[in-house]
Amino acid sequence: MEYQILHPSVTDGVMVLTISRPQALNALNSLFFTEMDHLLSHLPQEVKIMVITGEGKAFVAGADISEMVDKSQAEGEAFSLAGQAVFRKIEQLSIPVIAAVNGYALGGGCELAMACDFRIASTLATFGQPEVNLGIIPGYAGTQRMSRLIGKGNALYLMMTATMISADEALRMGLVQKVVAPELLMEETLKIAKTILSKGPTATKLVKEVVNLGLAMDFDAASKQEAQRFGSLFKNEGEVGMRAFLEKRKPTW
Ligand code: CO8
Repeated sequence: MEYQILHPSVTDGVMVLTISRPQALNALNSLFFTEMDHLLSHLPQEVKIMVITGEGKAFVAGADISEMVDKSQAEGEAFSLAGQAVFRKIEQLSIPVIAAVNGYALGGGCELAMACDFRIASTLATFGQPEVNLGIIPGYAGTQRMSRLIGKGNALYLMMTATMISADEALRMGLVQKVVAPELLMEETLKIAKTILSKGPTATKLVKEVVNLGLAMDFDAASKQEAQRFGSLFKNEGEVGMRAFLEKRKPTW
């Protein structure tokens, strides 16, 4: 498939996926979801980690309002469910996915960033869930991800007041993990990607899997899932890593 909005580029196992519709501040339209769904289902084997960013002054300024305005109730619900399914695919990818947030991450854009494993932000980034300004609510599971990520009080504060916050404020709330100068955003994000790629590949995969799985389970059942995966690494990648430590050398995975 020829992509119009998505610009993927792969170097040394890292795919940098740029969302490129800058004339609409990268607002998410139906074509974006068609392309994203296709890309997620056809990721080349060589891709070991993904970085999602936006072209221009926005990461993503939300769902495309012009596509939503005329929808019926049933269409609105279907639109929400379809978008949720694509974001869930991102969240459940077996490879790590990092959001490199270069600018506005509003509404569906903040929800997209939250569907990634974690977020690195430029000092120019702005975050918010301004849906109530439009008389709607987040629809890509932002109500659920945000309250789990930053707690109910912070999430309801942002979603009820539509306040837009700076990258530093987002860092304080735990919505982003690191804030860097705009010109260093990609360099720093790629450095983090390389760090992850240097670790036990099955271990990094399992840690993502069990954190996501566990968030939807009760504590004891989730801890059992952790123990099962912990055990699966013995006489396996875990032995390679632990033996290398004891022999004071770097592991070869
Ligand atoms: N949808 C469609 N077009 C947009 C959007 C958007 N979300 N955001 C910006 N644009 C367009 C503008 O209309 C404008 O187009 P044009 O040049 O043709 O007039 C162009 O992008 C540039 O935007 P501005 O001129 O407004 O740029 P400014 O720098 O003045 O302002 C802002 C930047 C503050 C980001 C401003 O554009 C803005 O407030 N945008 C809307 C932000 C917003 O409300 N986002 C939430 C949208 S709702 C949502 O995301 C719900 C998600 C759940 C959906 C579930 C499925 C149903």
